[in-house]
Amino acid sequence: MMAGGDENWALIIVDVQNDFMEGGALQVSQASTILDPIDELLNAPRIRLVAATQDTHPPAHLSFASTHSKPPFTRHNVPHPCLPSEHIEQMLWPDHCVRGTEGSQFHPRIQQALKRRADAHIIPKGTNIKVDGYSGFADNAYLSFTELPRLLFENRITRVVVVGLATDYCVKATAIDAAKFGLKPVVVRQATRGVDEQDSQQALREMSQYGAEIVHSAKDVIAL
Ligand code: VGL
Ligand code: ZN
Repeated sequence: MMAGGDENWALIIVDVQNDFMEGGALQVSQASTILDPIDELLNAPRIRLVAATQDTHPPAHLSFASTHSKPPFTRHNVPHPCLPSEHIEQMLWPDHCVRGTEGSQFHPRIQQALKRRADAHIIPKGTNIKVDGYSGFADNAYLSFTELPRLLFENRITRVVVVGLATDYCVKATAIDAAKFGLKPVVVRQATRGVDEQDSQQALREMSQYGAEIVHSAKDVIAL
C-alpha cells in the first residue's frame, strides 16, 4: 500500500454547468447542494490538479430527443458511430450544453474557482455529433479519448476524487474509466447528485464494484 504522501491526487469536477443546475435545460434536483462540498475539496491541500469536464455538444447532437423527433427521457436505438450494422441504446435528452450557449457554461462559482487556480484544466467532451460522451476520459464507444488521460499521466496523478453531475451518468462513467486506468477513484456522495435517485444508488454500487471508494463528505477525503 502506497503511503498517502507518495500519491498525487487530482480533483475531477464533472459537468457542473448551468444546464444541469436547478432551472437548467436538463436540471438535476438539488444540484447546487454540491457546490459547498466541492469548494471544500478545492481547498484540500493534497489536490495537486483540477480537471473540470464540460459537456459540449454540437447542435442536433445524437443524444438530443429533438434530433430524432422523439420525447426526451426515452431510450432509442441509434447506429453505432463506426459499425453501421450495429446499434447502441441511447437515452434521449432535452437539448443541453450546446457549445457556445449560456447553459454550457460552468456554474459561476466553479468558473471563479477555475480562474483562480494555475493547476485547473477544462476538458470538453461529448463533442462528436455521432456519439455521446458521458465519461471525462472518452466517448461512449471509445472511438476517441479526451485530453484527460494524457493530462493525468503527464502530471503523475495516482488517485482521483470524482465529483459533480450526474451520479447516474457522467460521474459514473468517469469514475469507472478512472478505475480502468488504475487511478483509484474516490467518489464523494455529498458532492454529486443524480438524474434519478434509484439509478444513482445503483451507479454507486457499480462504481464500487469497479474499485471506486465511495465516501460521504469532503472531510472524509481530507482524512484519507
Ligand atoms: C450528462 C446526460 C447527458 C451528465 C450529460 O453530465 O451526467 N447526462 N449529458
Ligand atoms: Zn450531454
